[in-house]
Amino acid sequence: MKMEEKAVVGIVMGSMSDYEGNVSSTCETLESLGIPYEKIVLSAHRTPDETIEYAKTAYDRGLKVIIAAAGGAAHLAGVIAGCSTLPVIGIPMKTSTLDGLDSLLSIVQMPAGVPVATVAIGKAGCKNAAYLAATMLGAFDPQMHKKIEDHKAQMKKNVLENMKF
Ligand code: RP5
Repeated sequence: MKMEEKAVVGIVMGSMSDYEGNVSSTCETLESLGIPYEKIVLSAHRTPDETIEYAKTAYDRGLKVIIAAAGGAAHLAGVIAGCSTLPVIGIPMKTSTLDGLDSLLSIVQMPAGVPVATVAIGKAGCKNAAYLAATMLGAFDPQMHKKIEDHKAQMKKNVLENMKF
C-alpha cells in the first residue's frame, strides 16, 4: 500500500490501550489487502466534540467505511453512526471486568434506524472488522472483490491441507 493513498477506511479507537495486540491487527489486515486507512484515538466520553466532528466530516473527506473499537460502556460506534451516513463497524473490546460482554451489548443494541455492524469481541472481531470493510468495498470494486475471493480460497486450502492430522 502506498502511504500517500487517500484513506477509504477510518479506524477510530476509544483509547490507546485498544491498539496493541487488538486494533493493530485491524490495521495489519487492511494493509494485507492494500486498503488505505487512517487511524485515530477518539472517545465518545472523553472527547465527545472531536468524535462528533470526525463523524460529521468523514464522508466529505472521502472515507467509505468507519471502524470504531471501544470497550466497557462502548458508545463510540453508536455516536459515530448517529452523526454519519457512512457504514459503521463496531468492535467490542475485551474487558477485564466483564470479558467484553459489556462492550458487545453497548455496541450491538442500537435503536432502529441507526445501524452498527457489530463484530465479535476481541481479537477475531478486530480482524473481521477489516475483512467486513473489505467486503463492503468489494461490492463496488472488482479488484477488491477478487482479493476477498482469494482470501476465502486460501482459508479453504489451509483447512483442507491440514484436515487429517
Ligand atoms: C474505552 O474504555 C476504551 O475504548 C477502552 O477500551 C476502555 C479503557 O480505556 P482506558 O482507560 O485504558 O483509556 O473507552
